[in-house]
This record gives sequence, structure tokens and C-alpha cells, in this order.
Amino acid sequence: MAEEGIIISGSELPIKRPREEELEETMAENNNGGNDNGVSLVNNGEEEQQVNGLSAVIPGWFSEISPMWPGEAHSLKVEKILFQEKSKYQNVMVFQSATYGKVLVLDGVIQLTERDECAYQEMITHLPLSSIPNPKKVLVIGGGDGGVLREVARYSSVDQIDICEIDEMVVTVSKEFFPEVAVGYDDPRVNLHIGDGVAFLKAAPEGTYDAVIVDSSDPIGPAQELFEKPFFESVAKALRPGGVVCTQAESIWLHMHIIEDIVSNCRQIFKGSVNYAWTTVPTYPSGVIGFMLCSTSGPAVDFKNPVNPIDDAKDHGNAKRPLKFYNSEIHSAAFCLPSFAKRVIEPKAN
Ligand code: SPM
Repeated sequence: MAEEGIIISGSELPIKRPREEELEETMAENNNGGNDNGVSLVNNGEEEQQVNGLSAVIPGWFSEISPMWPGEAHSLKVEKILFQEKSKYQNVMVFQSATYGKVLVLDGVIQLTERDECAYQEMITHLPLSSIPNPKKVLVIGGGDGGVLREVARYSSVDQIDICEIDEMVVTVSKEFFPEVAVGYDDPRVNLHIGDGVAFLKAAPEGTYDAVIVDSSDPIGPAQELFEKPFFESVAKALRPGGVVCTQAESIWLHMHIIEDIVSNCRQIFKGSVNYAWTTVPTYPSGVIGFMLCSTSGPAVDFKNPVNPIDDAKDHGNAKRPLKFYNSEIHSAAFCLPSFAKRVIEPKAN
């Protein structure tokens, strides 16, 4: 039951969450309330403060405070800030944490930590690529840190890996501070394009790719369009019949209304399978993140039963390290949803 003016997300979660338009209003207010000293007022007027990316609430810690997850903030103890600069698109920060290794932060939101990045990069890559036989041409949208490239490179069948990242600073900073992630760029099959992923996909010839992986940040800021219907239409056009897409699709604990919209849009656009999967990432808000997996009409794709299992592969292409997180069991488990999410997602996906 919804109180006046407040939507309770996911129909059953006993938590008040803002809808997208409310988030946008909050962001606009916060932008007006911020100042040039790196101090921003966030959290619906509660006036939590961040100074130079560090929490003014817990000195010496980084706190991830955003209107996208009001009323909560995951914090990491900071050993040292290694990099902080404003790119053309966003604030880019790298810090050495006490317990999660180096951390990459964009506009105050954690993108990866050395300790748990494997859970995200391996899942967003192997859920789609192990679901189709012999993937050859793969496109990564976003993913400028190179971690998804590193995982795609495990597939010997792949002969072309295109990546379109909007922010060159993410690429250069990742190469400097996260060599074990950015190692993906060393693969000779990789072609890096710096630019707008939406425009890149629109210009891609129809039916080019076997798989598209959308490794985006959250839908406020430079990645907003990557969650909208026209973008998914371009993805479907760029895929070959029976091709697959996997997109970052937020958290069932925090953003069920965003997930509902993504699932509905995808069901209309992709004429093959439409599935939602999820994984744990301790340093993302709520500790989980989801993926939308869809296929175009053509050869049927059964995401839950991979035809191309990578953990059984004798060699891992150009990969320099074994898989840390992904295996076949975790692949199957990723599609098991808690009841509250299942009730919302499955009717819209089927
Ligand atoms: N290659 C790693 C890039 C990470 N891209 C996804 C980042 C999402 C961060 N926010 C998570 C919020 C969950 N609701």
C-alpha cells in the first residue's frame, strides 16, 4: 500500500524509495545546493556532507551517500587518496582502502574495488557469453576500467572485442591504478572507441554482434540513456538473430521500480528470452547488483542452462588468472530470485 506521494517499491518491500522523477528532482536540488569546495548537500535535505570525497560524518572514511539509496551509506576506511580530478563528465577518484584494496569512485559512487570486482566483472560477462555457442563479435558499452574486456578475452572463439567508453579519464586512471583490471586492454582483439555508447550503437550495422555487454554506472549522470527504451532498441538492432545482451540492472533491494521498467521495456523489444539475474558485490549499496539478460529472435537462448561453460574450458584464451568468482553452479543460482522480486519480475519478463 502506498502512502500519499510515496511509492513503496517492489509492491511488498516495507521501505520507502523515491521513483525516478523524485530522484531527478532531488539531484537538481542537490546540484543547486552544492558549492565549489567539493562540499555537496545530499540525502533529501538531511545535509549529510562529503568533503573532497571523504565523509565529514566519519573522519578518515569514504561514505557513499546518494539520493539513489536514501537513508543509508556504506563506508570504507581510507588509507590514502591516490587520484582525484574532474573529467569532462564526472568526478573521478581513486583511494587506497584499509580492507578492499584500491577503490574507483565516479561521482561519489563506488564502481569497483580490487577485492570484490571479480564478482561483478565475471558475472556480467560469463552469464551472457557462456549462454551462446562460439561468440565471435562482442561489444562492451561503458566498462572503461577494462575488467569486462579481461573476462571476454577468456573466449578463444571471440575474434573482435569492441568497447565504447564515454570517459577517457576512466581508461587512463584504470590503466595506472588497476593494472589487474585494465589488463583487458592488452588483448589484441580489443578496439577502444572513446565516445557516446548510444551514438556508437545507433551507427553499428544491423546484426553485427553476437553479444553486447552494457557495463554502465547508475542511471543518474552520464549513463542515464543506457537505461532507456531507445537504447535497448539500438542494442536489439545491432545484435544478430539469437544474439544476447547483458546490462547492469541495479539492486532488487533498492530499485525495483527501475528494474520493473527495464524488464517491461526489454520484454517489448527483445523477441527471444528475457531474464533477470543477480550477484553479490559487498561494496555496492545493499550488497547486491542485478543483470538483465535478453536475446533477440532466432536460435533460442536458455540463459539458465549455459551451452558454452567457461569454467570447464581447457584454456582461458589470453586470461592471466583463473576465475575467482564465477562457476556453473553460481551461474544457475543467479537466476533464483527472492519471492518479493520474483512476483514483480517474472510476470513482466514472461
Ligand atoms: N566495470 C565495473 C564498473 C561498474 N559498473 C556498475 C557500477 C554500479 C555502481 N552502483 C551500484 C548501485 C547498485 N544499486
